[in-house]
Amino acid sequence: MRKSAVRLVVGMLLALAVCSSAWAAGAAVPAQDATTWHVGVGGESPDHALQAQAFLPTKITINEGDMITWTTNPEFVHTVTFLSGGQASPVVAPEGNIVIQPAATAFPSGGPSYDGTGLVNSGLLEGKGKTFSLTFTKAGTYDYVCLLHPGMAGTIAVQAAGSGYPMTQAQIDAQANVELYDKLGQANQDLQSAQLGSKANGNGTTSYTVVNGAGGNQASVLRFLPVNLNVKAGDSVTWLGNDPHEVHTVTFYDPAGKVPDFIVPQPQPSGPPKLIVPHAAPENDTAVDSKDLYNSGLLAPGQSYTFTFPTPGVYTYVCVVHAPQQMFGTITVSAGQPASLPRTATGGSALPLLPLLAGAIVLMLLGILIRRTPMRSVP
Ligand SMILES: [Cu+2]
Repeated sequence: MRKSAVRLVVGMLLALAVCSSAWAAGAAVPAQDATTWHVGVGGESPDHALQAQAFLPTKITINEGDMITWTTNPEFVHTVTFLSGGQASPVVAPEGNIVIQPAATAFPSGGPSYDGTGLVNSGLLEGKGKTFSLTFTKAGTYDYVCLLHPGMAGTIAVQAAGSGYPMTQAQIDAQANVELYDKLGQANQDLQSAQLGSKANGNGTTSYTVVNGAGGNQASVLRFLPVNLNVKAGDSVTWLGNDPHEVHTVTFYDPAGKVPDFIVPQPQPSGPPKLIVPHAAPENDTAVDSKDLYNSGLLAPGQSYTFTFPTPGVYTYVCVVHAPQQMFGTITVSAGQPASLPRTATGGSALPLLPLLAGAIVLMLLGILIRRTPMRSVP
């Protein structure tokens, strides 16, 4: 009994010492009351084509002193950024005669706590399972964004310390799942409804319009639609994207070589590397007739770019921004064969028209012989 009483007194003294030192350090909330909450960043289909451009769930309510840990779900790239009413950094910006990704976007700043003021940025969270944590020290409602994906935004409501929580983590996770499947369902609808445009020109050529990424409402389709297109020599193809969350490029290159880079880090004497964007501007001309690099440069939502194809061949292209998500396409240019001729399942040759024609002629001749009608010459 005496031993436990001694332990109790020692424990109380220790607790007092801890509390008073915490008080002296200015910590308003005892550490043992703080809770860590989990929020998802984005989500995708297994082939990376469909992306949820959202924080999941979009809004959560926590208390002063609590921490949030964000974890990325997709093999994609996002940021968690509190602007506190300030301006968002551009994703890419000119610097002299090159284009770079500014350090303010790419690298962490601010943190590890947030009181509703200043810039706090996770930097690029690239790939699945990357985390960023932030402790909220002041009650208020705070909006945050992904710097790379306009429209990808979330809200953290911070209550006074000790308030009751409206949701458990399990309920928050369930809400996140509902929102994720809603966004991916939206992206799938955008994928299914994408249509190739085509217009016959007076000179016998055709102008096609390929969907260069589709999306909206925090959902994106990272694909050229259709992925593979057959055209005739002389036809032109325009790439037009309408996804407010994304920029893309249309970049033709030799598939036997390397896929062109989006960002190339250039080491600096001190500090983080400079992030060069080598294919931000158009390169080469717009008539694709070899395996050289022909590049549209970065295309913002609503911007289009047109290439013509004077020479038969198979031309491979990529969006340099979304190569990791497999945003590739081909244009197959034939000499004279109609662009719409259906292909066999093996994909190699056209339908066997010659045997069909020969069979029809044999049947016609047989009919003539049987009926013994005189043959007439056909003009
Ligand atoms: Cu892209």
